[in-house]
Amino acid sequence: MEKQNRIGLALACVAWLGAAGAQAQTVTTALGTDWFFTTNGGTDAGAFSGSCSASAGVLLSDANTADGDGDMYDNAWGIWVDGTPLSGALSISGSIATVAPQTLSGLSVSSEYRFSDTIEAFRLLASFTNPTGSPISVTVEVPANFGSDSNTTLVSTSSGDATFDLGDNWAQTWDASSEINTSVFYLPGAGLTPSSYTQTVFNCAGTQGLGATFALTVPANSTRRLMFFAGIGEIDGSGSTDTANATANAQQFNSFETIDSSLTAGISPAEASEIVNATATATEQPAAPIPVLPLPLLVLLAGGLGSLGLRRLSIRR
Ligand SMILES: [Ca+2]
Ligand SMILES: [Ca+2]
Ligand SMILES: [Ca+2]
Repeated sequence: MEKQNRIGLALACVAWLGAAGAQAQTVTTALGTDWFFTTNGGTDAGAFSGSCSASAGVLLSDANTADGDGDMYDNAWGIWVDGTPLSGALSISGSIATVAPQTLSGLSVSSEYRFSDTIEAFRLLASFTNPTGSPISVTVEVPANFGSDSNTTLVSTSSGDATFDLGDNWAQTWDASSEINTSVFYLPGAGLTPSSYTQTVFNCAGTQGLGATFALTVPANSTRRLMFFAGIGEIDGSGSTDTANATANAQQFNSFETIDSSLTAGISPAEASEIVNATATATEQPAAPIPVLPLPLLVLLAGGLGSLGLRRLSIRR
């Protein structure tokens, strides 16, 4: 009987590993950080209740730092809309992973994870498009279950203390020896900040983690976006146990301008204006159309350039 149970369990494990292996996709950065995705990151209840159940849901299953500190997550950084996790098709190209649009609560929801090749962190940009003529309001929940499990301890928060509340836009945790996680839920000055935080998420080797809830309204025929950042280890890739260094490196998340450019790259003017939980500025300009200048201005410009050339020539002489 016992032997049969063991064989059954072994077969179940093989089946589970087979399924997980078939679905898993990994981004390994130039720095050597591994970011593992799963398309079965859902739970049997919600974002902050029940257990990870291998139901549909695209998110990070785990991550390893470049120096080999593993088990940073036990399913993290998925996007739940009105209780349903985003589970559009996952595709990975280089250091960018995208989750294809899926209709949730009437919104076309998609996401993009941009992993840095120079620091151990990523940006998650979730997009919510309302194709209808009326505004749509939804509850967005973003949970991260940490591999630090029952040893999870708050190291620091953006306010400078070790108490995480709605005034903090980021928090840093660890397992008291390694597995440092930095979680950024908004940037100061944002129009929309979380309505609540939780340090209890779905159970996946414990319920320890961090999560944020947003009350998001997308106007008619419009797009709104939520932007998140997360780091592992000491963020700068130098190690995975020095919390003072990790906290020093997390200070970049106090404003958009100070965040490493590898994480703020590729934001178009339209995207920047649609991000609601941060005051982001565009870092990517659309292909500029050839300017059509009025003729008098062209003549003036040509004249100005001409005299400039003459002056240069005369200086050279
Ligand atoms: Ca793990
Ligand atoms: Ca855990
Ligand atoms: Ca605080």
